Amino acid sequence: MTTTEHDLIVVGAGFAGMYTTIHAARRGLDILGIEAGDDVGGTWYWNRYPGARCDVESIDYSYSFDDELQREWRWRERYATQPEILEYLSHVADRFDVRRHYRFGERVAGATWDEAAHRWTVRTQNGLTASARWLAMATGGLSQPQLPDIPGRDSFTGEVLQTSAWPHRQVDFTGKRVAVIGTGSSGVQAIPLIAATAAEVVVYQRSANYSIPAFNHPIDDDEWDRQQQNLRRRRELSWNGSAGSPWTSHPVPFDEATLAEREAVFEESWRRGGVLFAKAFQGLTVEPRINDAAREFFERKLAERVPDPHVRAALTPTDHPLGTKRICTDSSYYETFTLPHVRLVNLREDPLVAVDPTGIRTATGLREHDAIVYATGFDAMTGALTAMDIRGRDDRSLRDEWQGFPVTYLGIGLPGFPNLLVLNGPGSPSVLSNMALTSEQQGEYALRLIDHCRAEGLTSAEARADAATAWTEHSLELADRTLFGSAPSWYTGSNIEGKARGFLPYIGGFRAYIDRADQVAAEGYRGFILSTR
Ligand code: NA7
Repeated sequence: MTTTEHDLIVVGAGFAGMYTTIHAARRGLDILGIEAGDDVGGTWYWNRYPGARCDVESIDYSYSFDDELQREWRWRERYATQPEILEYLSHVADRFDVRRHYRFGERVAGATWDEAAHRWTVRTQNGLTASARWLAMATGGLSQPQLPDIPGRDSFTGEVLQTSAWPHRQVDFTGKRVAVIGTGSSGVQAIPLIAATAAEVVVYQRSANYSIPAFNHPIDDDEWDRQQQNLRRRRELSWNGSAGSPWTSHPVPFDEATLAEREAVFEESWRRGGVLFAKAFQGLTVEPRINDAAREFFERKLAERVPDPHVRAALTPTDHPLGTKRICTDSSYYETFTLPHVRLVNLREDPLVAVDPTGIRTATGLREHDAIVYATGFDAMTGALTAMDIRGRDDRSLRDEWQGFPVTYLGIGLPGFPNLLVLNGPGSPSVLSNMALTSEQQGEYALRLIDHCRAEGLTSAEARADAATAWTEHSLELADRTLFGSAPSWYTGSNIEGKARGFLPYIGGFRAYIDRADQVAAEGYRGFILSTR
């Protein structure tokens, strides 16, 4: 098979890949996009489970780069569903003619740096090979699903489903006895909808999570008009905020607020919905006393939602401070456990032993099921890249290097891997921020680096090892000052056996990150080795 030659290969057609492709094409670069799915969408292409929804408001979780696009796309709900987001991304793809650049249904197997040519050669599992000077990895932070290695897992004879690889058809649970393993955001979103039609739902919970109601609603015309009038300001706040959204913490510090004020602030933040609750007071995920007050508030709310003290106790998180694992954003999750056909198995008390041909065996016995839904998460932030065989200078293997903690410069550059630009990589704000905007920022940053090199006649840009080490240490130090490190979560890699532990995203805030990254660029890409072949 012949190897095609390009300026830039973009892997992935989610928010970041599409942004990069659109803007690379505008610059006149010859681009090849490679995408494992059969169409655009990234996360939203794969995660088609019932109830799948973004936990960032739709008005914010959309591209900001084109005013007309912002005006013409009318979001239907405060928090968009997966089909609506996929429809949006498909619309963007049509509007900017994105698909013509992509080869779909092609999963990258590996990529090799050619030091003599200063080019990458990329191979897909189907045997497609292509070469380019630049390689942008827009492969997503939550795109490498993890299916736990439970004894007997593959012996089950009923239907097996995975939230992150959901079939492209309506799955009918009517009259079925369904097991759900996993109670992160995916499980929490899917369980109420599965319970709406299933005859029986058994939820196998290893760790209870904090889940806060979304207070989702359809956006009526009045609200839409208000949002549109306010959009410029809203975007400004988002681009200058810590998490790519317009919301900020209460201006009065927790310690200066009276008990009544604290209660009112928690209530208001609660009503704002979902993950935004963690923003109630500045320092909520830093200071144990603020976190405890938020937790107590949460527990009182939980008591209203789940009257049965035994079930409630099992649903109460005990192993992490509030907000240090991603808060789930739900619609009627806890209320689902008040239904007579829904049961919770607390795996901490009744451990999972094996999957049998007919069901799931725990220490107390076998429960029979017609279907098992795995909502068991991802090898987050690094998994998509370590799944590929990426070979940098001197045959350095990215997979081997990331056996240890991933050392990156700004999340984008990797020492030893020239011209490999990781978008939303470990060491960038990524999942802690609104990924629609981080994707724009990351894509633009990568393209400006390419512009710079082209303008200067340079053919290679590689992060310096000392710059990457300093950045990664800085990122880890910031995380150490918070409560995040004490939580076993995918943010720290602790959900994957054998994965190096450490806080993966950059927690210093979206704006602070942009300022640091822009400063690097303004100083001629300080920390990158720029060279000519
Ligand atoms: P998460 O948040 O990683 O949740 C995965 C869930 O699966 C979590 O409850 C895990 O329990 C559970 N799990 C994983 N392995 C097992 C085994 N072996 N046995 C029992 N339970 C298990 O993934 P999601 O897809 O829900 O959400 C990911 C992100 O997507 C989310 O944060 C949003 O940002 C969007 P554990 O907590 O590890 O004890």
